[in-house]
Amino acid sequence: MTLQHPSPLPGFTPWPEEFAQRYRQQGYWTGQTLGDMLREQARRHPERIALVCGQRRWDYAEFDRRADQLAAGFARLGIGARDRVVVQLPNVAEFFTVCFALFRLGALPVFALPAHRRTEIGHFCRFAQAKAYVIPDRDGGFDYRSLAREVGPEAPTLQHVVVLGEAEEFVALDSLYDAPRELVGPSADEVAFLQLSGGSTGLPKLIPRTHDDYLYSVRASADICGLDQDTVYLCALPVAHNFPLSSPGTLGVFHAGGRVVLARRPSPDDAFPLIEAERVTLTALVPPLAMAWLDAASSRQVDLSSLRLLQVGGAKLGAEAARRVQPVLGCRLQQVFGMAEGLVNYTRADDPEEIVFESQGRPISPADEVRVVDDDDRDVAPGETGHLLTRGPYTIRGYYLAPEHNARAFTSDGFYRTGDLVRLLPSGHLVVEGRAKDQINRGGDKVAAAEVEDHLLAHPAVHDAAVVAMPDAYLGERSCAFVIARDTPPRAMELLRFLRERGMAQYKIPDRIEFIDHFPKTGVGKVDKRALRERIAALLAQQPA
Ligand code: OOB
Repeated sequence: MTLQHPSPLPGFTPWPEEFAQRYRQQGYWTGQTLGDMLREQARRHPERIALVCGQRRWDYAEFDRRADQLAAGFARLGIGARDRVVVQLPNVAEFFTVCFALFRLGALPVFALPAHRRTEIGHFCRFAQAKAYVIPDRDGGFDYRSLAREVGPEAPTLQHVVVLGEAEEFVALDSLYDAPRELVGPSADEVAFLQLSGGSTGLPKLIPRTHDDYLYSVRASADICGLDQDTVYLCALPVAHNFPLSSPGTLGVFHAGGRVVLARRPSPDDAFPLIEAERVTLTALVPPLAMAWLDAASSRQVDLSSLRLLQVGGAKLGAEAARRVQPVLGCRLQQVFGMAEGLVNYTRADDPEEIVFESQGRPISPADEVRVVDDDDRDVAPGETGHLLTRGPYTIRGYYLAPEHNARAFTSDGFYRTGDLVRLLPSGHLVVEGRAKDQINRGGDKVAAAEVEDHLLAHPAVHDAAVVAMPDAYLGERSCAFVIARDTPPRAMELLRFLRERGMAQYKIPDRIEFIDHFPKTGVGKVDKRALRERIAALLAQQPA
């Protein structure tokens, strides 16, 4: 395919030419786009079922045709190559038709999560200069049209709000199924979409992923996980997240010609009947859900015998829970340690049990470069814990439009600083030992401490705030905000209401607020968050559960 845009997208950091050449020569980057991948599958087996969503079952031909029709409809709205479109859809089939329509136009979905609210969506729309915003009418008791009404006036570039369902004053998604048009697609080295970073700074960063790099990770993941046409994948996690999207996730299943079953909610009540009815073979969960499934399965009469592999990732799975998977659910466990920025690690089918229970896997690719370093970027001794740095054929070289942040988040030779503390086993597997980034991993949902602190500081009675992780038996971690009040401390309830009214995702609202007179400081005078974490952990340990 000819190069449509010889210059890279402004704000995107391409791989240096010598790396790009090598990744092509070694066959990692094949020049196929995501849109072409679906087209190829639809040609090969048009009649196979690709998607099951409630009562609807779309075969590959219908999926492909609907993507073409929507591409034509979006084009009619004036959406074209390189336009950004914030997509905030729950686990519905239309998520995929919208995304593939945009891929085929060379437009870039920005993958928002259903939990995001005014501050996040407003930020994505403004920062990415989005032309359109795609939402459901309502989901989970929330009206996304009211969110669009709040965000619209604050997002000058936004021209269209597209609604799945009752559109009211907006554009109905159903009105966009036009007759397919001839389109000149993007080239595979172009940015395909913007994924969200878990973040450690004030505002979430956007991650530009190209067709070439993403599809490589998808193909290799599908291969490692043994996907084929008989794979039936239950998508229980939020569909736009990188784990269920690409590790190998829904895209891996489409690449293999298998079937994706969408669960609206990941609870056993929603998921188990689907596993039974659709004979699901594979699914992916975060640790708290895996534990909820283990508890539910041991106390219920349910036939999960079709399940062959359960993937768990997004946060660290305890070895004890890991050991229960096979006996209770009757399927193999795979640990997955990945990040939207790129690098994904898997335990393999032929790994010894102890490795599967105790490690978070090893990288996908022989071309993944992994370093474990000390605070001064020097390699630690083999087997010691240190900071994980990585670069490779599907790990970004920079966040979107973030030159200053990129200078800190990447080494001068292009390694991404993951912020994770790991230990490398002689087998090449990684054990995640902790985190150096200022983030709370709330059972897989990432909360950037600085983002929540900024919101707290906006309250007139708050002098200073520090948000840290506190241990939690179910989620692994929850968030605790230490607050120094100006004079009379506000009530904790009042602060929480204030945060909610600022319109942030519920999972970012602190689970606990502790008022404090002053912060402990480190030698160089920074807030000593480790001391704060220890303080709240000690407090919790004293309290009865
Ligand atoms: C996945 O992606 P993100 O971008 O939401 O979060 C990445 C971060 C990692 O840097 C690490 O801190 C943490 O999540 N993490 C884990 C983990 N998997 C992710 N920490 C410990 N153990 C694990 N197994 O979370 C993600 C992306 C693709 C596949 C799987 C997970």
